[in-house]
Parts: sequence; structure tokens; C-alpha cells
Amino acid sequence: MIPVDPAYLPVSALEVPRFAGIATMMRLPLRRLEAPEGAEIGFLGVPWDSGTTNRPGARHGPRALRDASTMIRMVNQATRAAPFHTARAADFGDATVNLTDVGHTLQLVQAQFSRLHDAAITPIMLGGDHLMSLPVLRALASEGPLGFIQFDAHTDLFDSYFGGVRYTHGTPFRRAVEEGLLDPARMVQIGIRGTTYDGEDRAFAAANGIRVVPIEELHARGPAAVMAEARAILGSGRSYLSFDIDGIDPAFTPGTGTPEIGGFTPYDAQLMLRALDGVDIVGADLVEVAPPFDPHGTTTWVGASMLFEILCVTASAAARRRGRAPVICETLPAPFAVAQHPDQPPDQPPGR
Ligand SMILES: [Mn+2]
Repeated sequence: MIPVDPAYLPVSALEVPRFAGIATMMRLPLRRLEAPEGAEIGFLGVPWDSGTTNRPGARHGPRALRDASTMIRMVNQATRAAPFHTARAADFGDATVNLTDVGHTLQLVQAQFSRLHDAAITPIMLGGDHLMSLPVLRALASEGPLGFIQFDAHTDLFDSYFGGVRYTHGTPFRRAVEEGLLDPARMVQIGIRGTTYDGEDRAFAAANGIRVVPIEELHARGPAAVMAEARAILGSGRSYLSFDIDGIDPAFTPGTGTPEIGGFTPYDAQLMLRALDGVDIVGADLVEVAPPFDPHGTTTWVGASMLFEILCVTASAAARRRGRAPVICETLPAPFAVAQHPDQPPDQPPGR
């Protein structure tokens, strides 16, 4: 494998133990937002959780994810993807936020992601709570509405909380649709479940043509069938990938603000993320990891591992936009072809 630039390869654990040194994301080089040129993928943390409606703690997510991510190696053994060889990735540290002012934070975070976007760097945001996807979308949608795939227990399409507060982690995608940042006809939300208020968010989704895949449907049809449909919805246009760690069952990821039982497994999530290879992903995030509720570190470890899957498909898209083929590790045998399990019922996508 020949990397695009050896200066952007992670520190190898074959040379320096992974517990040693300063923990950058996946042991990538640390770069400054003030001089971002050269990178093609940029991790940027948003240590902010003032949008949470229940248990806070996601402000500690970025640092914990960096520590856990030092376990990540070079190659995806399931797909042979070599993301660090495919695109130049770097860690841009954490965005400046204002924990006491939602509006100011939305402005600050948008401006910092715009710096990456203006330098043609594809951002991967480390949350932080899910409200922080909104300023990232505002930074990325300058060329028009985006397609959108969301893995989550909740739609985050609610209108307001606490007597009219319109900016919480339960409302970002309602705002994003209203602002024209997302194309509702190219939106899909997977894993929705749990108790709810009155169904108003689902009514908004239905009225706008947003495809919601409830967890019951995902379990019944399986990841392959659901992702075939999701890819058709996203199409070939620019798309954003948002992964809320609470989409995964809290048996695996208890360290989050609003856990809901009955979720998908980490393996389901890996299969679904791998199925996004070839989609034109122009930005991504992983949010809602709350280390104070994660005493054993399982949630951060799952989150860091999902970020590697996200990086693989995002690096692939960044390379394709530049006319390069994604690098694969030819030393590995051809991947096992994961198909729909024969025990799954026949695929019958419902009408939208
Ligand atoms: Mn969410």
C-alpha cells in the first residue's frame, strides 16, 4: 500500500505502544484550524452538551474518544479498506464553544467547520450532543441541500422543548429541514424507537417525505436490505452521515444521555456503515458519547470503532471526489460477501 502522504499516517503501535504519547484521534497528526491546508479529512471535536434534555456528559466525549481510538489499527480487515492510505486525515483538536450560550456556540462551531469546508477538508465531528450537527450542516450546505442518513434511537425532529426552546439535541434536524440544509426526499433515519411524546415528530417526517426506519423494521428486514433502500434514497448527490451512539442498544453503549432499549448491535452498525461505501459523503459525525455514564469505557470503545468505519467510507468518498480510487490492502484475502441472511423474510420495502 502506498499512502497519499506518509506524513498523514498514524503512529504505528508496531513502533510506539498505543498507550504512550499524546492521544490524538486514531494517532493522527495534530493540525491547527488556522492553517488547515494539506489535509483532506479533518476530525474536529465539539465538547458541548448544553443541548441535552436529560443526562449531560457528552462534553467529555471528544477527549474520551481520542483515548479509546488509540486502539485503532491501519486497515479494515472486513473490507480491506486502508483509509489512512486513501486520504490525508488529521486531528484538528476541539472547537471553541460557549457552554452558557447556545446561540453563540452555534455561531462559533459553524465558523470553525466553515474553515475546514473552505479548505476542501471533509469534516468528521466528534460530539458533543446531537444539536452540534446543526452548525456543521450550516457550514456544509452552502452549495445546496444535502442528503442525510442518521443512525439514532430518536428522530431529533421535535419542534421545541421547555416552553418553546427551539435548539436542543431533540430538534436539530427539524431546524435543518426548515432552513433548507437537508433535502427531505433524500433523508433516512434508522433505528427509531422507545417511548415518545405524541408522535408529532413522526408526523413532521411523514408530511415532508422523510424515510423513517423504525427499529422493528430494521430487525425484521436486516441491515443489508435496509441499506440497499437507504442508498437508493441518498442517490449520488452530496450526503451527510450522522451517527448517534444511542442508536446502538444500551447493553453495549450505556454511556449516553437518553438510552433506549431494543436497539441494533455494534455489528449491525458496522454492516450498515460499510454499506455506505460509494456514497458521496461530504461530512459525518458521531455524537452523544457521555463518558460520565460509561464507567467501563464500553461506549467510548464502540464509538471509536464506529468512527473508524465512518472514516473508511468518508475517506473513500474524499478520494473519489479527487479522481482517485480508494486504497485497499491487497495482502488480505478477498472479503467475505455479507448477504442478507436466508432466515430474514423477503425484502418488501413499504411505500414511502
Ligand atoms: Mn440523536
